[in-house]
Amino acid sequence: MTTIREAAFGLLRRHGMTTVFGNPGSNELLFLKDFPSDFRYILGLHEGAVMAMADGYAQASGQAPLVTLHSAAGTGGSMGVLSNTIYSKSPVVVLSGQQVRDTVGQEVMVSSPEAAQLPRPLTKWSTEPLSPKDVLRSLAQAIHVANLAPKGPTHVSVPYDDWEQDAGENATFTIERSVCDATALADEHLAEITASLDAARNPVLVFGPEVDATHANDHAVRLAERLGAPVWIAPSPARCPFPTVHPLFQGVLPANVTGIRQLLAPHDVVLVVGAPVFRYHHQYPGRYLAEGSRLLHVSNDPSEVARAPFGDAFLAPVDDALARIADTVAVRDARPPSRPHRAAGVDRADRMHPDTVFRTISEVAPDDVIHVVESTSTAESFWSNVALRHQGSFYSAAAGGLGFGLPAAVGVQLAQPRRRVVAEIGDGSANFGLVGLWTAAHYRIPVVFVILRNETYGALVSFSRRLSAAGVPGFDLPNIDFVQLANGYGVAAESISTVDRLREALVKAFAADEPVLIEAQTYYE
Ligand code: TZD
Ligand code: CA
Repeated sequence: MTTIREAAFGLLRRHGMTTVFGNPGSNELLFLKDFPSDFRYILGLHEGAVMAMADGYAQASGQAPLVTLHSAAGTGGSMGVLSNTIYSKSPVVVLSGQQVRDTVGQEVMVSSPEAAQLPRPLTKWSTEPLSPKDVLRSLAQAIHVANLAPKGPTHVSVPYDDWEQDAGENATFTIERSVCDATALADEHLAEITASLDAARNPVLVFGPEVDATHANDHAVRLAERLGAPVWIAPSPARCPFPTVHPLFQGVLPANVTGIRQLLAPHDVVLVVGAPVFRYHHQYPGRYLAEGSRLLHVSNDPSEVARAPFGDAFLAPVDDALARIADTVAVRDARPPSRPHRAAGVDRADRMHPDTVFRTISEVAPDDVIHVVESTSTAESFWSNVALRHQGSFYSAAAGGLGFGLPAAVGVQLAQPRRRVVAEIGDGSANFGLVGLWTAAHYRIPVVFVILRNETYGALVSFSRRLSAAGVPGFDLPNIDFVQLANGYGVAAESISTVDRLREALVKAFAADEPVLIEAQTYYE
């Protein structure tokens, strides 16, 4: 007899899902027992960190990992980070352990009476099979749904007494079958987009995270060069779709209506690829686009195209669409626009400006370094100082939910062992995912963690000024010693307040084959 548990591991193996992130509880033991030797289990000490590691791994590898979590308390603990995972469209399959099937109705300890409901708004699909006979098929469905465009997290809750039961004679059908995505931009829509671009007086391009997720970065460059058009990254980026060192690169669009309208106003045709239109954050209401501008939108996400408040949308896979648009548009002769100059911040005697930290990291790090960033008030400083050249060089919380960055860097490094990962994390953000340090130390995952210690929730200070909200309590973060905290989790660390010492520490950190933490003393402007 093949048990449902054995069949489930067969299914995971068939889909290459041999990396499992988790935190175990009593309901999960019969799934995890006799853990197969061709699988690896990465332990995280809190479910938020587990989910962030899995999310980072999914994004940087393109492969869906399995996440196993304890029932309501464990799954619930992952949900802050999961609010990012649904927007980063990371294919992650979450398996939560349920109490014995016959006892859930009594609400015995560690049962989860509404297990499928719990993470539903933050997943593409969530289920608890009605019978043990449907567990394997449900898990297969969760894997397929996670991997179909637009990708995203799925969730299955399984009562633990199901695992030992007979998988039945049809299990191999479920394990063996394949599902593929086979849609493409129609030729007439391709013609409409290229005709618009060719007729444009002054086109502009806006690229989003899906360009990077589908490895279409080179197509984005080719399209920009053929058009000679300036390129913006869509607001609040979770990934970097375009090389920031390219002469056509202009920067990241601001996350508000007025700022975007003003910057795009000179352009009669705006082509947005692989991003929502738009993910605003700050309220500066007004007309979406200037008179005379037309916006075209290519996305592989039905919800994204349907909910956009303006623009003509085309639902299509981003990599293929971008490649074909780039191949088809007429080459034009245009002069590269100049990028606005921004003066560098000045260090104080005892503290560095964030510009210094990012510039120094960019100077010292290997050319193909991967940045995982969660430092909210310093976004502009980051984009002005850091050179990003390659696909998969930047990851950040897709919904702004803190607790992603530090552990996500661990997952990204696991997925990309041949590249180095640097995590630039604010001193506020760091506390939401700090336990990720233990996993980095325990498995010797050599992330370079840089904590920007400005002793405040800086972004909230500027936000409250913008909203004229004086007297808000709870922004100050004095007396957090990240060197001691890192040491406590087994990570070597030092505190740095000058650029020369920062450079030395970074050189050493990138030469090490284990994680290192640098507490950078910065100030909030
Ligand atoms: N809790 C969670 C899980 N996510 C959030 N986004 C917030 C709270 C609210 N929040 C922000 O949106 S930014 C921020 C908070 C608390 C401050 C982050 O501080 P930091 O970075 O030290 O990491 P800066 O550069 O000092 O802003
Ligand atoms: Ca801070």
